[in-house]
Amino acid sequence: MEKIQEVQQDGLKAIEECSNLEQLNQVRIDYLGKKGHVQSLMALMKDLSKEEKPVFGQKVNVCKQTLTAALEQKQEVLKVEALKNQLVKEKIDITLPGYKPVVGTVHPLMMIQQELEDLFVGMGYSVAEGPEIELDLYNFERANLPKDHPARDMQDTFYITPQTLLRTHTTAIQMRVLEASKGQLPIKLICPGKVYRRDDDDATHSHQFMQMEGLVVGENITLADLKGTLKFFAQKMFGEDREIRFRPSYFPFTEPSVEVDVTCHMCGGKGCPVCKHTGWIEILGAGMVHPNVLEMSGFDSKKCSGFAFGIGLERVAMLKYGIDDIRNFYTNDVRFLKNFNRFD
Ligand code: FA5
Ligand code: MG
Repeated sequence: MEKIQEVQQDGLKAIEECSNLEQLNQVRIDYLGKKGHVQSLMALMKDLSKEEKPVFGQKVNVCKQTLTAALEQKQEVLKVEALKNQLVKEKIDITLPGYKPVVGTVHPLMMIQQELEDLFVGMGYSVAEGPEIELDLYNFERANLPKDHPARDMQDTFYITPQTLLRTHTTAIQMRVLEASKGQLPIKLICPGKVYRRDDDDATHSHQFMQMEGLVVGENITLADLKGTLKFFAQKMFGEDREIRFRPSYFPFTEPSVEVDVTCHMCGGKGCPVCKHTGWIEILGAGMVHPNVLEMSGFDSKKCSGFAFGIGLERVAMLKYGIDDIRNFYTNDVRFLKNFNRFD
């Protein structure tokens, strides 16, 4: 009986001293396991008399139940403690500054393109596109520039084959649209896109750049309509305080032809290296569609007339954002591109 008492007391003490669930489990094995202390008490039974056996057995059972109950109770306590410890360990400091995800930006040229599209769509224009690898037919011949025409030198061209080339202007899209219209009027659209020329790169020239062509063909379209449209465009894009001027010019596909300049954004018109000391930066070419062009595309030039213009998008972006070198658009320096991040 003393032995039972001893096992029970030692067991209760061992349970009490446990400070974590692993220790408690070890105590359970030591006392209640197959080779544990309680089981070894049972082994003592064989030396007892018939009358003593049931009494002894009962006492061992009580001891076993006491220890089991104590173990369960302790287990509950330790479980709660373990959870508490875990919560403390895994505590999140919500006041720590987080990591800002890097968000891509819309390229400034794309922003200009979208802005211009909105502007012209608002005036009733639709948007057309065409291939960058173009046929000589649409880039030159239909634009009133037959082979060996001296004005072909105005746009130094990347030829792929004698008949195919990288388009030198979005006027090529115009020619495709005119042909596809099969003489149907009116036509009123803009054609944005990349164009390529063997130009030497400098602050305002690139061998690859973007243009947006505008084309309106209908009855009684005049130079006054062109002027009004371009003035509206220039004031919307650059503000009322920027001066624009029309300069007589020459394009084989328009007659008369003009070039439109805007006062330089760097010097305000006084003259600086960016504007080559003229105070002006050329942003577009324009004119009244040449009758030959209309006729070649199947329109009766006596019944209809039209105007067209070709805007250089880099020039527009440079003027609008005060960018002094066109090469910034193509070197993809993120420090430059980040200036146009709408989310910062
Ligand atoms: C043309 O390309 C004509 N197709 C424009 C046109 C369309 C005239 C319809 C009449 C009717 P030009 O070569 O001048 O014209 O180019 C038009 C505009 O593109 C220029 O005003 C300028 O803003 C831009 N541009 C021309 N060359 C470059 C270049 N190398 N780098 C950047 N922009 C350029
Ligand atoms: Mg020019």
